[in-house]
Amino acid sequence: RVRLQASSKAAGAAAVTTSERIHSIYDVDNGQILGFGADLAEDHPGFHDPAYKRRRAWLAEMAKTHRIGSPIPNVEYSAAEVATWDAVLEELSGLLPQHACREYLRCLPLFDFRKGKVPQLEEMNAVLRAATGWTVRPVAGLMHPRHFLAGLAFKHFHSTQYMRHPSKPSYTPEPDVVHELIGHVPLLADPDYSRLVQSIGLASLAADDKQIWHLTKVYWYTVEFGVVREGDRIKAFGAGILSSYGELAHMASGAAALERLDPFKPQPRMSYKDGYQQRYFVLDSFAEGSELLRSYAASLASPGPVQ
Ligand code: TIH
Ligand code: FE2
Repeated sequence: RVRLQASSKAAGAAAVTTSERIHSIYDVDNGQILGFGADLAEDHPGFHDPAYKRRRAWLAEMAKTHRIGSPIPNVEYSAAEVATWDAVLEELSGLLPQHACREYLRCLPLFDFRKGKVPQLEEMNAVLRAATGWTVRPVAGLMHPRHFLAGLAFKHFHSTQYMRHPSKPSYTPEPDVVHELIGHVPLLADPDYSRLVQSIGLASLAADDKQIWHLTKVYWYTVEFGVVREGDRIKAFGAGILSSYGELAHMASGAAALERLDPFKPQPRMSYKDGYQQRYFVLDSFAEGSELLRSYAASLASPGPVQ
């Protein structure tokens, strides 16, 4: 088993070199977290909430100790966490039928999303395994992009399990369990979408550090914030839109600019701190987007072979 070389930077973050290739999911190390773990920033709504911080630390620890192939331990969500889940679900169920893309709405009933219970990752896996072969696995926070993207190549999606802070349910700048389960998971059961996401992952295996950064942006403007044309309407497929009723209403209002995605062109800067997107990138369809991304992946495939 080839280990990735990681050297520590000032922030304690791992610098992953490109001299060693990721050959399988076992080379994807989820131990290194760049952010959104248990150490909340001063401007985080939970910064002055010690119980919330303890909860985050506990879940981060659980995720760090999970090993590939082991069952994922169930998380017992508290009454307060379930109340947040319920509140977000209530708001989203008023918006998703009009504004989510048809593939998302087709996949949604495969999953047992209802009030009163936050679903467990293993329940999601039972559906995904049969539908498209994807696996979700716990992660403590934001991974190094090379590791996160490589996971996609092997149909592994790394998922946080903590709940957003109850003081701001409409939008959170960090991924949380609502974002992962409601935003990402349903579409992973769609074959065209599955290919689109995996092709970003496959491209990353052959990418140098500069190309990894480019691919992270392509991922951001598709998987996180992509929209797709349906007749003369624009529908959401990006998980960051689907999981936030604030962002969904913003998209539906038409306030943001729309642009065609071109993965070969430099992508605009992205940040977790920008709030709602001021511009969304449009695909004509998942099939078209998948083709486009695969041709981009092929353009990266030298000098080494893409597994
Ligand atoms: N803003 C999203 C939400 O509130 O559900 C979460 C994230 C999307 C992209 C990165 S974090
Ligand atoms: Fe996400």
